[in-house]
Amino acid sequence: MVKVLFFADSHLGFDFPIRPRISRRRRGWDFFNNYQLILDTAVEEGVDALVHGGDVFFRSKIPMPVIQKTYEPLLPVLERGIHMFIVPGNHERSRLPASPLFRHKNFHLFDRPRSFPMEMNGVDVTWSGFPNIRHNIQQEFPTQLNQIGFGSTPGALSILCMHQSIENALVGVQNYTFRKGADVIGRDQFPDYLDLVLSGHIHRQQVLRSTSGTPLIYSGSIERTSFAERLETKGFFILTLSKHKIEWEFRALPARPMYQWTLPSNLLDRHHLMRAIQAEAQELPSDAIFRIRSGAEKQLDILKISELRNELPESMNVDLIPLAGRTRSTWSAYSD
Ligand SMILES: [Mn+2]
Repeated sequence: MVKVLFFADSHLGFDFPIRPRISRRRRGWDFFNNYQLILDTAVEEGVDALVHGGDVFFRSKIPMPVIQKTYEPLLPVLERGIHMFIVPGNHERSRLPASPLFRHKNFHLFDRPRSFPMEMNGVDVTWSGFPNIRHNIQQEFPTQLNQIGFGSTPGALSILCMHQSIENALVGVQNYTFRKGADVIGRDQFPDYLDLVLSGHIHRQQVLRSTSGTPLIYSGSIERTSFAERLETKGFFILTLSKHKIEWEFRALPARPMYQWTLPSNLLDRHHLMRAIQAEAQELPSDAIFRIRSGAEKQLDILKISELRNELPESMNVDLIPLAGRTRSTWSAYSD
């Protein structure tokens, strides 16, 4: 049996300014804390492999301290004999910043379509993957599979690691469903020689099936990156694999509660607005992420975000946003 920990979309560096202009609670640590919890779990449970499905970082230009904080805790994991596999995601523009870690014998990066065949506890496993492809994956997918070149070890367990959208994936509080399209892999596009597909990119954890029955697993993001994820449980998967049986179990991680609230549109003076906001905030957990939406355009001229932050608990993250319909939102925010 092979034991695997699978996680994805850690978005390290999210709200983690190196030289912040103002001092307020940042969300950056929420992500680093869950990242460390995952690495600790991998060691405590003695997994054989740790898979990151991509979007390790929040963006492609990453400050050195964030790179160091990300890579440093990996060395003790690799030294324990745990094999690590990483898929570069769209947020790092399909490429991770280089590190001496990359030369560690237990570190395996899908920096191009490739596979790493190995024997683990008596099981032959072909670990394969390719970096995120931003456009036309529907057309590109068969080419990627060809370039990987499966089949060198007959009878091996074939695992594909990637960072893409798949038909039928669900996102957002309204259950938006991905349909087949140029940037979405169809469920009928997965060849039946694949035993398991592990993917990042979709931030809601879920397990789909290919047309031929292969489990297609999204671990989801390790913390909420947007309000679209406010109802989702965050976490990772522990899998046990043999050639004849694949089992998985979702493990939840702590995630900050998110609340969105619209100001009553009849309140148009500072005093009453502040009183209403404070009354609302008192009902929330002290570490909430609290998004206040204006109910009337004028309210944004009256309220200052810096004043709001002063009046509400420091342990909260507070945001003030315009009237509904005045902000542009796209589905990309849900599968980011
Ligand atoms: Mn992502």
